[in-house]
Amino acid sequence: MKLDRIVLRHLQMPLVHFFETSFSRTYSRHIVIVEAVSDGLSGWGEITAGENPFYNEEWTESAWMIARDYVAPRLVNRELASASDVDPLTRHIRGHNMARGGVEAAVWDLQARQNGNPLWKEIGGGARKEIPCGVSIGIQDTVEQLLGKIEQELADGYQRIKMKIKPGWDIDVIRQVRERFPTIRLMADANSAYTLADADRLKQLDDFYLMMIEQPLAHDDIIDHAALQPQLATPVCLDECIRSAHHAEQAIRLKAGRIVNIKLGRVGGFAEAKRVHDVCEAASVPVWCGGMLEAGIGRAHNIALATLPNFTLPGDVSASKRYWKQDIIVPPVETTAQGTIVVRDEPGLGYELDRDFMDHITFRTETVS
Ligand code: OSB
Ligand code: MG
Repeated sequence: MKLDRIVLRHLQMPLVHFFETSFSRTYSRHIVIVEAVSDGLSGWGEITAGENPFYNEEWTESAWMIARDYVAPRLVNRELASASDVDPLTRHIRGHNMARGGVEAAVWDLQARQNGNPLWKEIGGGARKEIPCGVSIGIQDTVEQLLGKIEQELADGYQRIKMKIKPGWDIDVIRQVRERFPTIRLMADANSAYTLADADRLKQLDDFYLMMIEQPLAHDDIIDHAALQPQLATPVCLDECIRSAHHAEQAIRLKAGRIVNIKLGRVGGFAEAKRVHDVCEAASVPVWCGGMLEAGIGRAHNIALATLPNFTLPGDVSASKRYWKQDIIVPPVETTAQGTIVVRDEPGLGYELDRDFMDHITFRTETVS
């Protein structure tokens, strides 16, 4: 395949409800959408960088520049044997995995459409026809608001609740959640808000039989997590610090955690996400699919990814309406009463794009040809 051009589109999309993590509160997303065009057919990707370099080093603006100046020029007008070529052609770019991964995913979608295959089939997935779903609930202004949100999500059928924590919004809040919901599948995500000096505080979490605590320590740390895990009964799940299959191997070797959250963007695309998946599977470490408040394109890619066999735990991929009044795909992502998403069989990412709506919310466009 030969790419005629790569089109970048910067969309602005207000969230239906702000989303707060230990590092910031987001009201509105600035999302870079990638269109890879070959022979009149388009494949679509979404760069999952946030609005600020607080989750990792990337943000909308850096992603735009890296995709435009480094990733796209290495791919356009070059003969690619398959979408698998994108990863080796861009791997020497240090960091910026989300920018690389968003473009890579667009080429996978394009290849799937060329072959008339659903994306899940093209990437070697298909272990399940329904994806088990959980929700990630941000830090709220009051505990009452959090309890109300959890009640709503459980009523909608979601299979597990993840709550964001940070120092000052942790033990006491989780205790109240547990008192109100003693038997739900519950976990907490700290987004690197603690250090090893907080080990005694984190040990208190063991009272609440959480499924896991996600990324308690530094975003780039594996070694301290390895010191923390044996002190906790609660399994540690690694998110930020696993940026490659090599990191997954090292974390497993050091026993830094027992579960891995895989995010397509964080690891640089489908090729590396599959390698992370395989490394974890070989070590009997279960994985689940994380989220980055994606619009529909990224959401659809996550669904395809979560059909790989070792995605056995409910992930953070949930219905479009939890984030958007209107999504950029038709139909929007919807969940069943059992808290699952039914995987679609249409070619490519499986949903139609609402191009008029995308045009309406487009902030800027640039084409590399
Ligand atoms: O750590 O998983 C995270 C959102 C933004 C940045 C980091 C994270 C998250 C989420 C939300 O937890 C997942 C989602 O609902 O898309
Ligand atoms: Mg996380």
